[in-house]
This record gives sequence, C-alpha cells and structure tokens, in this order.
Amino acid sequence: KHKFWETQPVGQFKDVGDTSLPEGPIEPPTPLSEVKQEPYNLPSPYEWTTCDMDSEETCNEVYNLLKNNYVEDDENMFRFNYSKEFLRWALRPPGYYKSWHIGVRAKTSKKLVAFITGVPARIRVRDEVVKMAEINFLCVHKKLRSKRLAPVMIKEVTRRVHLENIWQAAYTAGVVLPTPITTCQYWHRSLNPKKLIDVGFSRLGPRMTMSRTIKLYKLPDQPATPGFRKMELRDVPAVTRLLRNYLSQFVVSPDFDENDVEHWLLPTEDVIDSYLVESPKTHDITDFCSFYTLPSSILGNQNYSILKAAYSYYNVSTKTPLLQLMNDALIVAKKKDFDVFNALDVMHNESFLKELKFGPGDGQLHYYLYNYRIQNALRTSELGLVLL
Ligand code: NHW
Ligand code: EN5
Repeated sequence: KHKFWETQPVGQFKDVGDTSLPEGPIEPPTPLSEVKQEPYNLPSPYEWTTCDMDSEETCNEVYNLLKNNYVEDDENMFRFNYSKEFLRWALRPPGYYKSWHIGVRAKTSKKLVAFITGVPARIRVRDEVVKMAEINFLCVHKKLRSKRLAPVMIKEVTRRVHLENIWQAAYTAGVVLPTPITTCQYWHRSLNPKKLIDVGFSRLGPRMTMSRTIKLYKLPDQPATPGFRKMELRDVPAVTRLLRNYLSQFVVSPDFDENDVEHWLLPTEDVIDSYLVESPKTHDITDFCSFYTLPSSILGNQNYSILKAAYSYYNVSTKTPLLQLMNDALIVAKKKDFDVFNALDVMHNESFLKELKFGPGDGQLHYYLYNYRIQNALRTSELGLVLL
C-alpha cells in the first residue's frame, strides 16, 4: 500500500502495539562520509534549485506556487495562502540552513513546480532533547501530481538534513501515513459568522437565524484581564522561563531558548501575535497567549476572496484562568478583523474549546516523527508542539 513509506525509518503499521520495540531512533546515524554527496535524480525535464528566501523574486515564486497548489480542505473550497512575510519568518529561524529550502524547476522554462522545506529545531521527547528538522511546505504543482515526485523530494531533503548531522524529523499532515504519534482535531471559533456562512465555511445551525447567530458569537470590545498587553522584546527572558516551564509537562514539545522565543513569539505584524499578562502589582509575567496569521483563499465565491484565520500557537496560564486568557485572545483577534480563530485539541486546549464556542471542524491533523519510535500513540493533551 505505501510503496515509499514502507522503505523509510518510520513506525510501520505492522508494528503498532509491538512492545518489544524500544523507544528512540529506529536506525543509527551513518558516518557523514557515507551520506550520498550528489542530489537524487529527478525526471529529466526537472532540476533542483535552492530557494533563497532573502530574494524578493524567489520568495514571490514560492508564494505563488503555494498560493495556487498548496493544501485545500476536503471539498476544495479553501486553500492556504501563506503570506510572503510569513514564509520568510517560518523558514529563517535561528540556525536555519538555506540548503533545506528546496525547489524543483522545469529545465526549459525555469518555472518553479515543486517545493519542500526543513528548519532545525530541538524537540524534547520525554526527557531526551533531539535535534530534528521540521519539514513543511511540501508541494507539487497540480499538473505534476501522482508522478512519484514527492518521494524524491522527501529523500532529497532527508539527504540534506543528514549532511548537517541531523537524523530525526517532525512533520504534520492532513493525510494518514505510517504512523501518527497522535491525531488532532481542528476546532473553529467564529468571529465573523455572517461571512463564514456566506462563503460556506460554516452553516447556520438548525433553528438558528442569522441575527441569533451573530449575537451568539458576539465578544466584548476589550480584553478583560488587568495587565493584558502585547509582548515586547524586553519580555523575552520572562516568556522563555514561563514557556519552558509550561512545556516541560508534555511528552513531546520544542526545547525553546531565548533566541527561539524572540524569533517564534515576538510579535510580527500579520504573522505572529503574542500577548501576556503582567501583574499590575508585582510586574511578574504570569500568563501568555499567541496566534499566527494564516489566510486561506476562498475558491469561487463572488463576494469574498480571502478568509482571515488566526491559529492558536502557544498559550500558558499560571494565574489567569486559561478560559479567560483565551477569551481575551478571541477579543484581540476579533479587533484585528480575523474571521475565524482556529485551534487544535493539543496541550490544555480541550479545557476551553467548548466553553468558548469553538466547534469541531471537518479536518484532522496527524503528527509524525521520522526515525524516532514512540511506544504508544500519545493523547492529544500530551502533545506540546504546534507546527505552522
Ligand atoms: S502536509 C502538506 C502536504 N502538501 C499538500 O498537501 C499540498 C497539496 N498536495 C501536493 O502538493 C505538511 C501533493 O499531493 C503532495 C504529494 C506533494 C503532497 N507527506 O508524488 P506522489 C508538509 O509539508 C506520499 C508525506 O505521486 P503527489 C509535511 C504518499 O503517501 N508523504 O504524490 C511533509 C505516497 O507514498 P506511498 C506524502 O500527490 C512531510 C507518495 O507520497 C504526503 O503528486 C514530508 C506519492 O507521491 C504528505 N503530505 O504529491 C515527509 N502526501 O508510500 C517528511 C503524499 O504511500 C519526512 N505522500 O506510496 C521527513 C524527512 C526529513 C528527515 C530528516 C532526518
Ligand atoms: C501542515 N502545517 O481541512 C498543515 N481544514 O477543520 C497541513 N474546515 O477549515 C495539513 N470542507 O470545518 C492541513 N468549518 C490539514 C487541514 C487542511 C485544511 C482543512 C479544516 C479543518 C477546515 C472548515 C471548513 C470546511 C469547508 C468544507 C470547517 C466548520 C466550522 C464551524 C464553525 C462553527 C462551529 C462548528 C464548526
């Protein structure tokens, strides 16, 4: 069934439940001298290119490939539309390798037809911190699908990760592959219910009118928590401490240091928003919430072309109840004109989803590790990792 994935060091379906297999790397690293020195062969009309995301022109090409060919929902009504600024942020974290931003071009026209990326990350699995690549933005142009290009791209990114002496990876997908460490549910909180219904993102509930629905999702104009404010550069040390302490309770999470927090959590307009609660009395930073901006193109609607979505990222509550903190996140997201606030059922999110009027979506997100076995599938609440 999985001609490619059967050949890879990932948990295989036949091994599910086999307790004799140990946790940890599936295969050991090979000496760097034994890593293939030349790129894998592509079908002859195509060639490899390393994408320089500093270049406005290359960034534009990547943006357009993804805008037209990246992930859609199961009814092809919406397609992710990552912005250029977002792509630059996602692909240039501390210690990134340009060689992991891999494109495929048509030799004759030089048109960009496929893409895959990795960025380095330290991921903690129980009490081991493992250097990994986070793989994302795998995309093959719609006209070149089902030609087995994806396995070649995955092997090539694997080779380039190995050249940096890194032997594990983490990735997510909407499709089932061998073998998820956990499967998360998407939840959606309407902020602009009229538009969501007009574009087919959501439906009017049974026995609900439009005006009752608008009233149901109404939010206050201002956050309720005293000391709730935008995160600033000076907050990086305190936020790092808060987040490291919080994430340590999950089975799998990133091992963020101050540089990572500055990159991944310091607010960047239209990319990442972060808020915290500074105690008005002690000036301690006690709580934190964040969300990233990922619009989707609305395919074939007369009135609207973009759905503005916020995605819950990392949230930490020590003093403010998580429910109240996330209600404040909804309030600021609404003020910033987001149409919907999305979240996965990871970490402690289940404690606020229903009460804050999130509803389950029709999409799931499967989490995977490459070359690292985990004994049993995790509960979603044991997962402390959000990928973009
Ligand atoms: S998930 C988003 C993936 N992208 C999209 O869904 C965009 C729209 N679709 C496409 O562009 C986030 C194509 O359909 C793609 C497949 C390119 C998806 N992950 O070329 P063929 C990520 O970016 C397997 C992994 O003929 P295609 C994470 C499939 O099972 N494998 O298909 C990426 C089959 O193998 P099998 C996937 O439709 C993680 C083979 O590809 C997959 O023209 C990558 C068929 O290839 C997916 N999302 O192109 C893995 N979708 O064994 C990283 C399909 O079943 C691993 N396939 O026969 C770690 C590497 C680094 C290790 C470092 C130590
Ligand atoms: C790697 N970083 O299916 C990501 N989205 O539910 C790659 N559904 O938006 C993998 N189909 O349920 C991504 N509205 C996998 C996800 C791909 C995109 C996807 C789903 C997630 C989604 C929406 C729209 C469905 C349109 C028809 C959905 C219902 C919302 C409703 C609001 C009111 C309360 C009940 C729920």
